[in-house]
Amino acid sequence: MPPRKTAAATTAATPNVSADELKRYYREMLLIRRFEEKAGQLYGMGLIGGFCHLYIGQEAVVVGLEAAASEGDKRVTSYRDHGHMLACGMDPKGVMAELTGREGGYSKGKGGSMHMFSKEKHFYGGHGIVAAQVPIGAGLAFSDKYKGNDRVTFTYFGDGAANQGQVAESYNMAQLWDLPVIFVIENNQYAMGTSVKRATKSPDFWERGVAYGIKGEAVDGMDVLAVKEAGERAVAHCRAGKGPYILEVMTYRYRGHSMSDPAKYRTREEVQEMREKRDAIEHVRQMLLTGGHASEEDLKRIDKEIKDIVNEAAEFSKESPEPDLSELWTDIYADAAPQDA
Ligand SMILES: Cc1ncc(C[n+]2csc(CCOP(=O)(O)OP(=O)(O)O)c2C)c(N)n1
Ligand SMILES: [Mg+2]
Repeated sequence: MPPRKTAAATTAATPNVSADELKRYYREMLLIRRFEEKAGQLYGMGLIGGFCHLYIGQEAVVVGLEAAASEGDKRVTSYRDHGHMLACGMDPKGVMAELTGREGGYSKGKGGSMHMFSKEKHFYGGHGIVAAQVPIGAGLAFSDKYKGNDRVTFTYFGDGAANQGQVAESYNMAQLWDLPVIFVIENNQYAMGTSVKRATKSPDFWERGVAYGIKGEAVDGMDVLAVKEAGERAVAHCRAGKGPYILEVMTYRYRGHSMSDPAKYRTREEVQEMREKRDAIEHVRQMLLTGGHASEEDLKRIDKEIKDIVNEAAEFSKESPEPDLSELWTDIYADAAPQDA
């Protein structure tokens, strides 16, 4: 099933970006893909334990939206979070070492795949409870509104999460208080093994905002430029003090829900068709080549650079030691409430 196109789903008609920007998006999407492939391998080798949800197929969503963000903007997401961390500039070594449970990881090896944070990059997790991050995102936006700055919070969640009650409550409060929050619904068509069609009779998730007076739109999430453009509209709306905005980004995940997924809920042909016809990275690759912005050689060079970064991260994640036993007793409670977050 290709991503559902609604009447309002936007695509980027005339790409308005420089060749350098396009190359940057290519690099960033490729970094996520190669990183996730490597994480899948390390998982298979038994070096990563516990839950591990890969982002392969959805790369254009977070890369497009990060291209619309500015320094100081915040982001919070679910357990499918490695791509979000890489896209906002977190160190691949620290992310991979967290996956392998090592000291050099972002949570000193004590959090794992779903529990990483970076104050420096304004990344607020990594949440394993479906939709739990949505009211947190509204709260982060509340803090910015309270402080009177013009920051925006990107709050990512899935199509399954969109059916949760706390999402409706967050919409209501966010609109009531004009909070600068972008609710990003990453509609990858499935919640674990449940397709959207089996979960709801009102599948246009962004339209639910209408009930609260929240503006929104659906966008083609396999087109990084369309995502960026829609992201810019959403950011402008929030920064102008007009309250929240909903972006429903139509995307697709190629791999299983997590590393243990019998994949009985969709056919191999469906996945294959998306990979072959709608792949977001291939789309940008073709734009670069046909537009004469990059040669095959240039792209090979980028591929090699990315491969080296990912291999280095994997090496680091194997060499970094396991956390000391004494770490069991640290980072349990905050010493003091942070004042400058
Ligand atoms: C409150 C809660 N219920 C159930 C689960 C188990 N669970 C984990 S992911 C998931 C599906 C969520 O799907 P979606 O929101 O579409 O996100 P996606 O995995 O597609 O990114 C479920 C039911 C959970 N983690 N938390
Ligand atoms: Mg989903």
